[in-house]
Formats: sequence, C-alpha cells, structure tokens
Amino acid sequence: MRVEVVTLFPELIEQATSHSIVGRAQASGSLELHCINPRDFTSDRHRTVDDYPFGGGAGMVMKPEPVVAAIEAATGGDPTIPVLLTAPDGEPFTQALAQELASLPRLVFVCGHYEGIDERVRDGWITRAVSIGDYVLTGGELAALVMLDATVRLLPGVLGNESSAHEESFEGGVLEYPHYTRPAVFRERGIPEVLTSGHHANVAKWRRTQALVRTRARRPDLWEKLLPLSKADQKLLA
Ligand code: 6GU
Repeated sequence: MRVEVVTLFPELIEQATSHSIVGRAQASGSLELHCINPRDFTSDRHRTVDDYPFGGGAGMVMKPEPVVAAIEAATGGDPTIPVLLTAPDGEPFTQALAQELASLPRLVFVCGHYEGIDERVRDGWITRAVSIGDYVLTGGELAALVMLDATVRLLPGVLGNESSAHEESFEGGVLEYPHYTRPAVFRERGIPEVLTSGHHANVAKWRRTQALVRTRARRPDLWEKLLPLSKADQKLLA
C-alpha cells in the first residue's frame, strides 16, 4: 500500500513511523510512505501557508493554493485515489474504516492545521473528512498517525501472527478477553485456573465469556449492537 501524507510537519510523521511495526512494514515493502509539505508549494518569501479568515475571528486558516498543490503532487492528478482530511468534524474513524483503508492500493492523508482549511479545498479535493474522537487536537498529524497505524497493522504479512489482527477488540464488535503471562503468581496475584488446565475448549469458552462480560460492563454502546446473542453466547452468560 502506498500512502502520502500532506503535512506541515513531515518530521513528526517520519519520526513516528520509523519504528516498530509501521517501520518494519516500510522496510518489508508492505507500506510505502511519503510526506509532502504544502510549504514546499509556496512562492512568496515567507513561504506562507496560512492567512486571516474572511469575516474576521480568531485563528488562522490554511490557504488553498499550497495545500491543493500538495494534494495534486500526492495523487499525480489521479481522481480515483481517496484523499482523507483529518478534521474534528469528520466522520468517526472506526475499525471498519481501517479495514476499508487497508484494502486500498493508495491513499492520501491531508493533515488539517490552524483553525481549519479553506472550505473550497474540502469541497473540491477531499474525498472524506475523518475524526478520531470528540476532542480537539492542535493539528491533524497525530490523528493521521492513529489512522495509519490502525490501517497498516491490517495489511497482509505485517503482524507476525496472522490471527492476531482478528482476535482482538472490535473484530466481531466485542472487547478483548484478559491476557496473562509468566510468572503464574506475581506479588501474590494468581491467574485464572482454566488457563493452565490444558483444556483448550474450556479456555476458549472462558475467553469468550470474559469478552462478553467486559463488553456489557464497559461498553454498553457496543453491547446493544451484539444483541440478540447467539444461543451459545446466551449459555455462556447463564
Ligand atoms: Cl482528525 N483533527 C484534529 N485537529 N482534532 C481532532 C481530530 C482530527 N480528531 C479528533 N480531534
């Protein structure tokens, strides 16, 4: 998958993607990542990327010319490449959207900044605006990194264990079950007996039960979507 990030802070993206799993995805060729800086598409002496809002008010607005030039450099003018804008008023980013993005050959993230981006850029050059939650960040870079991370780990061959991308939270709309590793007793705290029983069917039942109980207790919003439960799940909770 090839991803371009249009950003005023390419070092932030490059630094954060140079390690761990996303770094390895680039080294192995699963991910090709490029940053494009709108500041490189300015022609004035001060390399200006923002300006005052028409109509007045606080804050600055990203000027359309440099960001559109950067988007066009990112897509090469190919109108089939999705261009996602990070914006607190965008649609919510979800695991389902991560799956959708992971299926694409190419993608462009545009990191919003200042008070916002000229609305004509959104109207003419943005496929969809996406938010990572109901809070306001100083810029879109951290949001783009979150979305990129969630997407890249779903690419074929990126996670060591192919099943680990499927077993966890939100696959199937249920939270993950609790995990334990050695030692079996840590500062007088033991682990659930079933996990050392060697009885794989009982381990699977325990994990599914824990996942359901946790989802019901912690995320009633997800729980509602799980209903009605299968006969097997009903039996686990009985
Ligand atoms: Cl995508 N951008 C900004 N600036 N703030 C956010 C966000 C995005 N998602 C949540 N807050």
